[in-house]
Amino acid sequence: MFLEQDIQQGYVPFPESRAKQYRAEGCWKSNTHFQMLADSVSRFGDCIAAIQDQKQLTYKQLYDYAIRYGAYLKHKGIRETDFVLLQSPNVIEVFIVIFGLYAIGARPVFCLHGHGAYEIENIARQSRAVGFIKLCGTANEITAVDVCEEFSVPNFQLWFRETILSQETIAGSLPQLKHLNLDTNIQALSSSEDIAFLQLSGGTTGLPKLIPRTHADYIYSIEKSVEVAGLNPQTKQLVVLPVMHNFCMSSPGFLGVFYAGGTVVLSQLTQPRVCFELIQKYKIEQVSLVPAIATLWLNAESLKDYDLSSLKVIQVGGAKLLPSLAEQIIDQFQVKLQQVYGMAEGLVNFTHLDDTNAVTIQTQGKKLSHLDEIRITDHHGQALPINAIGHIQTRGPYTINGYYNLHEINRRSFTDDGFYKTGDIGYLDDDLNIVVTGREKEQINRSGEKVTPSEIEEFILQYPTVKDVCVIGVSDEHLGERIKAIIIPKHEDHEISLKNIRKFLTGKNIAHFKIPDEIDVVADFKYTHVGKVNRQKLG
Ligand code: AMP
Ligand code: DBH
Repeated sequence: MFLEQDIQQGYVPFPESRAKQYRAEGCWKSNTHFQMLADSVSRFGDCIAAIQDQKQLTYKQLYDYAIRYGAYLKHKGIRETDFVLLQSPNVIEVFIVIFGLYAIGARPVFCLHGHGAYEIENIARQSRAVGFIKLCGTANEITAVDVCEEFSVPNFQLWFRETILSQETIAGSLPQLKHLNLDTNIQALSSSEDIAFLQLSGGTTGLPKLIPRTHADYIYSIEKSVEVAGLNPQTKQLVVLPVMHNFCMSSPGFLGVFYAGGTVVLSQLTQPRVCFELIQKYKIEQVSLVPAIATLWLNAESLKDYDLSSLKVIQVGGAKLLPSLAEQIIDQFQVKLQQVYGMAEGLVNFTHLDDTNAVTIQTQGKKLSHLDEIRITDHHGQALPINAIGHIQTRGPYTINGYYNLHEINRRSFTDDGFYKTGDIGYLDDDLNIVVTGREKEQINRSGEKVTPSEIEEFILQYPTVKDVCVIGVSDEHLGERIKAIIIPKHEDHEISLKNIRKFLTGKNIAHFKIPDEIDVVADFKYTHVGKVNRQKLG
């Protein structure tokens, strides 16, 4: 019922002909995220939904607290359809905040924990958010107020700002839960085809790309992921990737666990010892990792000190998994590996638990839905046959039709017939498993975090003694890719150090994962025969 309003603000809806089919085939149902939780409460009310350190929540508690927190937000003036930025480490209170927002029909904008004031400001402007809720794992994290005070943009107003410091008890972290006198009759009017939230895609030149996902499309992708990952009420899943990342939110992610009635155990740290301890203690069966964390765990001395025999499935996605690493994961952890190739824009592919090892190791699996359309094309957009390598394009029941409020970029990122150009290169094999072989988009994939080189280049160009710069990704055993800045100084006797560049960029408040790992100071770049900087030759 709020779609018209969003369309005016730059939302690109699903074409009605396809929407009709998705409804008719039962993909899109009528429930919202909050109703999904209510449904789990009715089936699994007293089961434990989530654990973090000494804190835990049953399904019923999560639901009740979310209503109370929602009532508090409403009392503060947050209204249905308002966008509220949300930034959080992996602490249990984040679930109450997310479902509290959903309870009143407000819409979270999922910022990454690593985002700095620079990104937050841009996301706030682009989404026209009214508020910013920041959860902190430790007292010395920069607070929302610190960050917001740096905002100098006149035409947006984050009038609601809240910092929640995670404490030893949930009631200690969220004292609002104790106020029982608030009106908890807060029924939201939103329907399942309304926008539920905004996810983010790697930005270009400071413009975040906002990804509007509806309740119906997202819940459908969750439901299918739960099926293919084999989640059930007994499942115990460790969440170690950042909670706001689309992969560990929905593929199958913590929402998949909530849908299935299982238990999520949160870890704020990726360190092997911390995670192995949790796996052993809670008899964890499932965990989703990016290749960089899988590598870290495999190489850990402490691996032999723990009993990890409860682990059944490790999902790996977010970046290309090398076959050799895939083999090691299977051998050393004695698990079923599940490769996941997905994107916050929609399409997700999984290898299946009954696939042969060859398929699991070599491919990124099959599309989730029979209604997902995947097309491999040449440079001119012409479809290519099976096994031919080309550009991966997709449309379907849970893939967006445009970024929010970004008409120009949409013209480039989507085809006339509504396919999303993923920017990835690959092919479909004889059995329709997808294999990602590379990418055309100018993006660095550092441990699954996506970084746009031009954005960092613009910042480095502001450094007083830099004449020109080219930022590239170079392959890295641990990170997949690390960020390298190749710099031409204004004068050859100018000294430019990595330390100073990093300090300079930190001062610009950009996300720490975007800051170069390495620099190279050169007299000139290498160029292609048409005079473009030859990025391939720079590494
Ligand atoms: P985003 O659009 O920011 O959500 O990032 C999604 C992108 O991550 C995809 O388009 C791919 O480039 C990359 N990606 C995700 N999973 C995989 C995977 N399993 N193998 C290779 N690349 C991946
Ligand atoms: O990298 C991603 O964005 C990603 C990876 C795996 C994703 O969004 C997903 C699965 O849903």
